[in-house]
Amino acid sequence: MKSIGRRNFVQAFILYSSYFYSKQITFKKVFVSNKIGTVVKSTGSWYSVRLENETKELLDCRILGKFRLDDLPLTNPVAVGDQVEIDQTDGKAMIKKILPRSNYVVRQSPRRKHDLHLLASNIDQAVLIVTVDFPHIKPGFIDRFLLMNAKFDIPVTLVFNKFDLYQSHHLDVLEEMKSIYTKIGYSVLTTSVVQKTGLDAFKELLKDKCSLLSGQSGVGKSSLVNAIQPHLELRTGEISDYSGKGQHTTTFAEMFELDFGGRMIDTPGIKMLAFSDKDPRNIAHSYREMFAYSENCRFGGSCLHRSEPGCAVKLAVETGEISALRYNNYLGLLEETEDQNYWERHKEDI
Ligand SMILES: Nc1nc2c(ncn2[C@@H]2O[C@H](COP(=O)(O)OP(=O)(O)O)[C@@H](O)[C@H]2O)c(=O)[nH]1
Ligand SMILES: [Mg+2]
Ligand SMILES: [Zn+2]
Repeated sequence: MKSIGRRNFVQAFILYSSYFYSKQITFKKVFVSNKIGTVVKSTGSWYSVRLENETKELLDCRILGKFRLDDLPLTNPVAVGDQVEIDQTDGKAMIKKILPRSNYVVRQSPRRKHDLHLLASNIDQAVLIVTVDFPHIKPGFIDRFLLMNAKFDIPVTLVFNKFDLYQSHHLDVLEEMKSIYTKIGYSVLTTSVVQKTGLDAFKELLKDKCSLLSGQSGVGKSSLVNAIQPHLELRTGEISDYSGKGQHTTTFAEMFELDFGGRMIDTPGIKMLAFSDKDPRNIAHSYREMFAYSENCRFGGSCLHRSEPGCAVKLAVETGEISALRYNNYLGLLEETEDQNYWERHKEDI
């Protein structure tokens, strides 16, 4: 009896303490979650953070301390999409911690060539708005965008807008693009804001996801978004960028909630994407179809598919299995990166 009594006591104690412990955990969770938010906008030194509690309060925050990311030379340490921990004392809100990112997208800083700009983080997909000719797609632009999203294998959809303006030769280009990109696992949509076609599919694409939305200025990004989500205050005034005059009017991304479900990170009109952070092998591995073939290259993963003997990629380009357009863009990008590295290596000599 005695020992049973003791056992009961021990069991009761364990039960009680685990109950107390669970309460404590719940208390801790509530306490912490009050101070966790999502960065929805950044203007350089200030960050707008939306708290993830019932209040959905928007706080203007500054950064406390230094943040680093894989030792990358970042111009902005905190990205739109980041989940952050906020410390609110003396009426001031400070970002004191960035929670682990599921992914992020970086590009070379448009202002400082050797620095990187964090465009967004924790996204479900990236959407690139283009048009065949209104304005014309710069050669290699799509592939650079795909490359930017390759590190974390972020799904990408290409949206060809202004379909109403396409004549037969534009339609030929569109068909070719469609076949190239769908073959290697990317999605393609066509839309026209004027004729209201493809808009439901575009809306469906964004629904319940966090999407990074990009495009060169003038492709109709704002028009498209306004067509499916009226009253969203997307900034305008990026047209000066398009004509090539003046400075960027906006260089920072911003996250918007969509009424029909989902969030969208709008990026300023992207002129060109360069990659000072990548080395040639890195680029080779980021072209997914080339990477797939490279296991049959004589030099395997170290083959750059240029003039190496026994290159399976070159062979696949010759037989048309790999798109010559993609391959040529790849060669151009490789050369560009090597040129950058050349300057990098000779910085002290100059
Ligand atoms: N014909 C045609 N024009 C469009 C379409 N979508 C947008 N536009 C026009 O393209 C121009 C640029 O659009 P805007 O939404 O400001 O482009 P953004 O710079 O990408 O945001 C505007 O004059 C729009 O009216 C479309 O589907 N068809
Ligand atoms: Mg716009
Ligand atoms: Zn090869």
